[in-house]
Amino acid sequence: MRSLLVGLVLVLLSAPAALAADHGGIAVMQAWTRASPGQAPNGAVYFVIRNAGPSADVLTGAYCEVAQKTELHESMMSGAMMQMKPLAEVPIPAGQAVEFKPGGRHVMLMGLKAPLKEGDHFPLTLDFKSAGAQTVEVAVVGVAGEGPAAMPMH
Ligand SMILES: [Cu+2]
Repeated sequence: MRSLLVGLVLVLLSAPAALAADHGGIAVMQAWTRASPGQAPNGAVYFVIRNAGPSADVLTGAYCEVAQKTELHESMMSGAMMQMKPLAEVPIPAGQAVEFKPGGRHVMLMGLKAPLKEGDHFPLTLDFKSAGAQTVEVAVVGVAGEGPAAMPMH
């Protein structure tokens, strides 16, 4: 019994180090998207990436099975026009949170295989240089939804 306890304590003590090594302190939170208006061919996913680790990481890509193609994008105003450009990678500095939100950075779902429906959710995988692949569930809010605040947390 005693050795079992000692073993358990050792496992608990080594867990944080293992986590830091495997995931680099990267956490992806509050992933959401809007329901598709009609037959819209594309969608955009938003989330927050928190880097609680001691070293910077880099988001290098994304994969999502609901779309033909998944790209990292940034929206910006060009005169009166909102334009989007692809991002090859997004730096995630140590100890900081990077927000992907409407009007800014987002993951573009290009060529949706089916319209996104409010209340649904689907997995999104983000690839990080150090933390590797991280998969999160994306919640689909209403067509005019402004974020995950209205969603029940679980
Ligand atoms: Cu886009």
